[in-house]
Amino acid sequence: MARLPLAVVTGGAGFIGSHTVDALIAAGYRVCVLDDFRTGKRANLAQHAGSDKLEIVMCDVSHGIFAALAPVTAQHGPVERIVHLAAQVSVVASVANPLVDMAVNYGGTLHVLEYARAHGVKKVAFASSAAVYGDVATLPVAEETPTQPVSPYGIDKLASEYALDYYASVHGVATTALRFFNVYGPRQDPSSPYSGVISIFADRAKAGRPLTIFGDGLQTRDFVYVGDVVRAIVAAVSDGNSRLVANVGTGNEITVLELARTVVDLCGGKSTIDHAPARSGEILKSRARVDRLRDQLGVVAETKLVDGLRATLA
Ligand code: UD2
Repeated sequence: MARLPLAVVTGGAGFIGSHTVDALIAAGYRVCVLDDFRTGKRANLAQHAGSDKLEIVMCDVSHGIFAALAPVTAQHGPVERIVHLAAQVSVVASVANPLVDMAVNYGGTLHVLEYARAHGVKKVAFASSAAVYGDVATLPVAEETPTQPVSPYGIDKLASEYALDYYASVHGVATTALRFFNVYGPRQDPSSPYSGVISIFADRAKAGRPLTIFGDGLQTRDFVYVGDVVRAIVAAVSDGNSRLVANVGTGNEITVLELARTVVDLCGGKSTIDHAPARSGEILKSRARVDRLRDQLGVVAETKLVDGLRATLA
């Protein structure tokens, strides 16, 4: 059998990472997951148990990835592509501990880029965030909008984007940064207070427990289904673009109140909805401009919220 191209997914045992692994294996790659299992779970990859197309290596990317990948490349050949998703994912945690956020979210990216430069990796796709924009005056927010992050998390994601651009222009490493909006879907872990709101609402509504809305619930978000996000990731890591930055959202927004009502309805209407004080420092409205996603990556996030919610609740 011909040797399969090798793709590395950092954070591959996480929510978005494990769906990315599924898609890359289906697309004909051998996949090596690097994950430190702090928030990632082996159970997210259980569907590949016994498969010779998946290698899982315990690795904290903020300590470098050369040693972790050496035995894998000795056996399977060079790394062709890298999807870099490993991150400290909580904005609130980044405010509490900015140095950890910098080491993991910016330092981790530098380690990945150093590897890509040293080993001639053909493409690096990176999980950036809508957090790079901060509060914006005009929606939908386009990629040209001046960035003004308001958290260490947003700063480190933006710094990572600059690093991608530097490695592309100076060292010839082809890169794409994807600015994720609010990603949701199966395998998103509801267990932290800062977990994605849909995972929390789904978890509670299924159990008939109350849903808590922070503030009046009139804040909006652009919720994008993980299946659509993964199509963008696979396109970004496979295509010939370099130095591309693209939003990954739907172009639609919904209020958190409307979201809560929809989730409660889908679960049979047993949960009540209550309110708690708004989170400080939170943005009010969010909606992505998605022309670049469509024109440069050929992806339209077409999963309707209600369909994505049904898949999540199942
Ligand atoms: C998202 C990302 C974050 C960063 C940020 C950039 C997630 C999980 N987080 O933060 O990583 O990229 O966007 O702007 O995607 N809410 C409730 N009740 C709850 C939980 C949340 O009302 O039990 C509200 C929350 O106050 C917010 C909205 O739901 O208005 C979405 O909250 P989130 O934590 O899912 O995501 P967000 O937009 O704060």
